[in-house]
Amino acid sequence: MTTVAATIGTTDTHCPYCALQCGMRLTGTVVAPRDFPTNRGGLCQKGWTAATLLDSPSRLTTPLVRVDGELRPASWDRALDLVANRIIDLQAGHGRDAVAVFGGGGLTNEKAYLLGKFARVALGTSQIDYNGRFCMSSAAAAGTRAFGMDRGLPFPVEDLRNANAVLLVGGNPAETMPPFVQHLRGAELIVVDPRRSATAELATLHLQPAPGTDLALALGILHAVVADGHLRHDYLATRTTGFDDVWRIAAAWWPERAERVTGVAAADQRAAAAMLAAAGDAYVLTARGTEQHARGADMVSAWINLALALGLPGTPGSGFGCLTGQGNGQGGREHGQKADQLPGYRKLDDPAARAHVAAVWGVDPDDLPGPGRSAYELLDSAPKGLLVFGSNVVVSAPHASRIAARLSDVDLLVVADVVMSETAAIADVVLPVTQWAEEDGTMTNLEGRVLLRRKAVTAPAGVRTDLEVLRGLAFRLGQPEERFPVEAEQVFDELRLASAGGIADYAGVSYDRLRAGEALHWPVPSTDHPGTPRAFLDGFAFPDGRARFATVDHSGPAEPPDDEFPLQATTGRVLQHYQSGAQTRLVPELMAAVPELYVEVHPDTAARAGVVDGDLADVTSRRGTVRARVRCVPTIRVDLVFLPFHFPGDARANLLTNPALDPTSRMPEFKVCAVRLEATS
Ligand SMILES: Nc1nc2c(c(=O)[nH]1)N[C@H]1C(S)=C(S)[C@@H](COP(=O)(O)OP(=O)(O)OC[C@H]3O[C@@H](n4cnc5c(=O)[nH]c(N)nc54)[C@H](O)[C@@H]3O)O[C@H]1N2
Ligand SMILES: Nc1nc2c(c(=O)[nH]1)N[C@H]1C(S)=C(S)[C@@H](COP(=O)(O)OP(=O)(O)OC[C@H]3O[C@@H](n4cnc5c(=O)[nH]c(N)nc54)[C@H](O)[C@@H]3O)O[C@H]1N2
Ligand code: SF4
Ligand SMILES: [Mo]
Repeated sequence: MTTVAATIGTTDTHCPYCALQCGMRLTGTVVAPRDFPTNRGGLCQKGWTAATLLDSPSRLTTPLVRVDGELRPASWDRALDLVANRIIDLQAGHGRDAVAVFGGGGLTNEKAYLLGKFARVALGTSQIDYNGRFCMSSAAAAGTRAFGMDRGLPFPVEDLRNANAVLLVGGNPAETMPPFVQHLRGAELIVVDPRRSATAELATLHLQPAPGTDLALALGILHAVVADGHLRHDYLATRTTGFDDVWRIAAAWWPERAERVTGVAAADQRAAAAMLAAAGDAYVLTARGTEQHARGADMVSAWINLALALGLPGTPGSGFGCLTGQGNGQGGREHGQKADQLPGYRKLDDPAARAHVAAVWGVDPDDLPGPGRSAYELLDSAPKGLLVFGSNVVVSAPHASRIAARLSDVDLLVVADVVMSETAAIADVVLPVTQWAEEDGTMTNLEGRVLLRRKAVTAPAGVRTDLEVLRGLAFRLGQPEERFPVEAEQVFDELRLASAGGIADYAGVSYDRLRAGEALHWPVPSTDHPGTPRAFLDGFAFPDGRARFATVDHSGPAEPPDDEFPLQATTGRVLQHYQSGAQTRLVPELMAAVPELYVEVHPDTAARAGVVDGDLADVTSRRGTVRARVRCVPTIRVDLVFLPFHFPGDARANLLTNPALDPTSRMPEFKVCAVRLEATS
């Protein structure tokens, strides 16, 4: 059935997809770009076509309940009664932790907050985590370790325009945030990527390390900074601690040694050090390429160490930052859908934090559960009941065949989604929800700025908001209805109280201030506070105000290549598709542009496998095989293949990936695993 999005008028809003949150103007389902600091009137192809899903025939418009193996339409009351009754039974039989919740970094702040509250209060479960664990957790862990606070970019995106040099590590914004690239145009760009990505094409200097060797490269460049006299002694003495321990390790990583491990010429390492040092105003930025590793937190720490040695973080005109990914990748990690976290970036194991949040929620702090499992571990534990809001884990989790098998052991799988994702398709109950333009809510973009997304069109009949779903379930689980408000502004006002005094303090952000167009970057501790566009200028978020160097050393990928699996595979993104592809595979223009899984291969590597450009080839790791269209790319390393992860079924790149987890962040090693390439038989 086709639904028609009824126009409310013309509304200024933001794109539903990535963390750049480009400004757009929506009139019905017609998108126009809008000038906003992050995009300055630009939009990528996903943004231009974002409204397609508002009236797509693929839209879910009625709850579905599995009967005799098939998903069948049901009334909301029947679906919610069934879910609540099954939860009550499962928890009575197996304890509160038998029911788990999985959230997403695309959810608004209000949804992420209420989802965390729902898990801790209505379900009383410790088992909640979210897809940001697969996305930002290594960057968050390293940022917290170094600066005492994790805000992706602790400065506005537009500051980059005045930089003289930018070192971009493991990010391909020319495809993942196209309008962002304009902010880099004034700088000499150094890109670290084992592929010659669209972004590397724009670079003055492209360093092409073997995947998973970034830490050795960072140590080699740090060594060059010191040996070639670029170390900022004054900054180290007044603004940091711990350099001596780091130097004990980096001293042994002279660039020639780093060259042997990474393949990056020692001269290029020295050139990178010299360019950054000579620039004066310079930035170091990381993204998933260097973060999604079994030692990803340490890799980010190594890049932070380099930035500190050059005196960049917390210095006007310079800085260090991590590019956030999902639309609300920043806010989504601050308000309590993470296993160890309470709103305001508070820690669940901190008694004062528990007391503060419990008071806002009107519950006893002793009744709040403790920290739970991380995303992969949670899915792999096959809880008795699992509620998924805003993630398509059957496609996006590592070792996807294993996760799909574990999910088939879940007695009650509930998925709230906009469309029939691959995860919804195996659920016992599917709940159709509203999306971005059909509801109010706030998002926090990559620079920590809180944005208001206003309702722009009327939702199709039959769908409910995530907030309404949570209230409906909470009420059936015995909670007072007023504890789970459905008006986004009311939820936000509660979030402000819960976050007050926390690291991510939203107390002074109000819908009125956002409606008036104020640019509010957190922390905003009071309504007369102007917000914090630039953090750390007066000191880092530790009692002594100093940043911490982290003593980290290189160890290499969890799964090195061998005779059986001689190549390495890395995975990532293509411009036209978003994440698991659940949304963008339904947009005809995007599907026409990139219709199927492909594998980027060096022509010599293809020749050795007996395939040529355009052939189908099998890529096999210890966990599975995918069949992909060969794209010969002469600029990729000969030891590497690249696959996008946006495709379903047998074309899931995650059939290959290794779920080795980072010891600190619990991030899986999405960016490197050992594979072989073969002609299809
Ligand atoms: N088109 C599009 N845009 C998106 C998204 C999307 O799905 N599609 N998703 C959004 C989200 S959630 C995120 S997290 C961001 C991600 O944004 P990015 O981090 O820019 O995207 P990726 O393609 O995952 O990885 C970036 C690069 O890392 C490189 N890489 C692989 N292995 C290594 C390594 O060992 N070291 C280094 N240094 N680099 C390596 C890859 O070759 C790739 O070019 O994009 C956001 N924007
Ligand atoms: N191999 C490999 N795997 C990866 C990565 C990689 O680089 N390589 N990257 C990882 C990263 S960085 C990320 S962020 C994850 C992302 O992977 P996923 O978590 O699967 O992300 P999406 O595909 O965006 O899934 C979001 C789902 O929520 C639905 N949705 C959208 N808006 C709403 C809403 O408001 N409410 C509800 N209830 N649902 C909504 C969408 O329709 C979609 O089905 O993938 C990770 N997996
Ligand atoms: S760059 Fe990101 S926010 Fe901007 S239009 Fe593209 S997907 Fe949307
Ligand atoms: Mo992400």
